[in-house]
Amino acid sequence: MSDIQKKNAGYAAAQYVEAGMKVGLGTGSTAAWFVKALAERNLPDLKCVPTSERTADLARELGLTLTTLEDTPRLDLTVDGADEIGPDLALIKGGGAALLREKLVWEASDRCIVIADAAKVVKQLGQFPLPIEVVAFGHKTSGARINAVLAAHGMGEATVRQADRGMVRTDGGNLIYDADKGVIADPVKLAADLKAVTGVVEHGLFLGLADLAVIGTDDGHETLK
Ligand code: ABF
Repeated sequence: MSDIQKKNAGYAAAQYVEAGMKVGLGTGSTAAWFVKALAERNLPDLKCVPTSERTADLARELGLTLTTLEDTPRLDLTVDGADEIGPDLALIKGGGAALLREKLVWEASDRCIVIADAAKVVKQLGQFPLPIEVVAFGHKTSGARINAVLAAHGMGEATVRQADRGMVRTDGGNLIYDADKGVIADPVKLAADLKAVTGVVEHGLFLGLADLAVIGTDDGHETLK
């Protein structure tokens, strides 16, 4: 993980924003650099939809004008981080437990740019444990059904994400199950099979959603399409 690479990616991505745009603000440390760089540009008439409470707090603190998807259902551009960037810009996201709001904002955007340090670019998805958002009610049963799907895809079992104060809760009050890392041979089918499990709200496979990747380097950035 390289913070200078994350900063370079975030600042480069901020240059894609124009005055008056409706912008989705991602979550994570790379996205935080983007939010900081965007605020420094001091562009007029921006309206921003944050993908998490912590991004909302940061954006407010930096003076960005916030709105909601309810009031602003279509966005011009979203810029967000990722945990893995695979071929065709297939992504694993959700390490920051914000994947549901992130995916809703991405799907509301005309253009999506993913930003990351170079280590996030991989040849095949799966080295990062795939996050799966699950409603708390009956989650152990949902977890068992998730594990049956993962086993059918040759992957290891998922476990509920824990923090110091017990199970991690998303901004929406749900739980996160993290699938044991393992090569994801068929992301499209895995995505469909997971969504078919009652109790699964969303998963961290972002397929066909990223239009451009801005990858930070030690002295600048590169772009991937
Ligand atoms: C967020 O960015 C999450 O989806 C993803 O887990 C995270 C990556 O965090 P970082 O930029 O701190 O590496 O959008």
